[in-house]
Amino acid sequence: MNFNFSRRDFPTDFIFGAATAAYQIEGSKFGNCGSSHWDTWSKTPGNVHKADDGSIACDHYNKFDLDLDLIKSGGFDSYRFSTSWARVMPDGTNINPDGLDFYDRLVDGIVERGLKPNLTLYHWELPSVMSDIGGWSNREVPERFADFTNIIIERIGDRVDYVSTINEPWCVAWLSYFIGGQAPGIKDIRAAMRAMHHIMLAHGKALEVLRSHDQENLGIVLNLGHGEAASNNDEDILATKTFDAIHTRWFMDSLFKGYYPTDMISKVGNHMPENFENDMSLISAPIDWLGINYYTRGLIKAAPEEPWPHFKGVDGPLPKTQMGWEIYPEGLELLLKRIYNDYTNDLPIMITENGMANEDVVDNNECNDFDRVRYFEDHLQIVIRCIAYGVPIKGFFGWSLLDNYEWAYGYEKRFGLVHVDYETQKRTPKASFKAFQKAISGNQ
Ligand code: IFM
Repeated sequence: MNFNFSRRDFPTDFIFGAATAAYQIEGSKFGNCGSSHWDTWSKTPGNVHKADDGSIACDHYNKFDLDLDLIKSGGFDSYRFSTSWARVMPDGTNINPDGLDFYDRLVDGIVERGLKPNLTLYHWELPSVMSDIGGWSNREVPERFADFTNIIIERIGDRVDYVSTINEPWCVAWLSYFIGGQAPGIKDIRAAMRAMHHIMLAHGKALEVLRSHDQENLGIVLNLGHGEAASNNDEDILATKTFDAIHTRWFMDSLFKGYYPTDMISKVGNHMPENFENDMSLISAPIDWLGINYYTRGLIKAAPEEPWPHFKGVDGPLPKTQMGWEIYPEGLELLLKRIYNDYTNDLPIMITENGMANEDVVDNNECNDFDRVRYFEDHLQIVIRCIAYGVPIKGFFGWSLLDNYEWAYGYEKRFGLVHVDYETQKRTPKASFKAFQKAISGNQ
């Protein structure tokens, strides 16, 4: 099954890539990696499907050459990967030489294959020692993250083309400290508001370090929420505005306008760290590109009976992925045009993640994930449309290269372009991988 588009439908310098993240694929038991809050949170009953953890994952630590060969054979231009803080600084202070060596070898391998390394500094594996002092609710953690940034960039900065500081700050702060759906699983508004600020401060501090090394092409990766009201009632419309403040404006206003949304500060600003205003110029320092991760929309209903933020997400009517997420490519178009018009203008944008989980099975060495081919087709057609509209979209990264550890969902949800048999670690490229191979090599 082929895509209806090919590389020719995109600007000549458009980057096609595949994305992963350290904890989800590497195997945290290899290479003297330190403990992260995922290693402990996953072992607390009820947090993670089957109490799965990332100790072995896809054994990418040992099999990275094989995986880089796959990316190359898919015809991709770039590989988006992340560095694990717990692997490089297991005790939060001292360097694990094996950890740094691994990223050195990995980046060499990417470059040797003619691929562009796109590095994400933080994709969620907070060292347990940082969690011990309160994690992202403690202002010291952004300071220590700046040290980590310095160590990474001194070692591999000379070979990476793009760097983003933080992956999905909403997940790092709100999902993890308010909703409690990810490590460390805290549900506390005060901790959450502090984490919401400190994760943006970590971005600002890391950016400062990166600039001091004259590192180029610096950005951040956001999973902005495209919210729609579940009905035309005023209450649901107002609730959707609050959803938007938490999911989108918190990040876009702070990065591009230097303030946090007043409809949020007026409600819960009393939980913010003292003098947070003094950090806003650091947080809003210019970036060179913005990464957007898009999967679905949020359908929002007012919940006046509950404490602020007085809303809940409801089940929508559209076809859903294995995650239960509605398939809604139109949301990507609405989101991209909005941020282009309201915030970013000519700032380059990359779609740093997009994809779907599916109950994929391998039969006779084939994995026919045709629903995923259709999903990518529909989202990439939107990208083509948005580029024609004028949005400067410079790249698209499929999530994910491999089936991998889907956090609280363990290994049950499969997002890969390549199927992974976790018993044997055999990789089997799926139909979606082959569709990319044809479309981007121009062989169709
Ligand atoms: O697997 C995650 C990834 O780590 C961050 N973005 C969303 C993906 C799918 O849930």
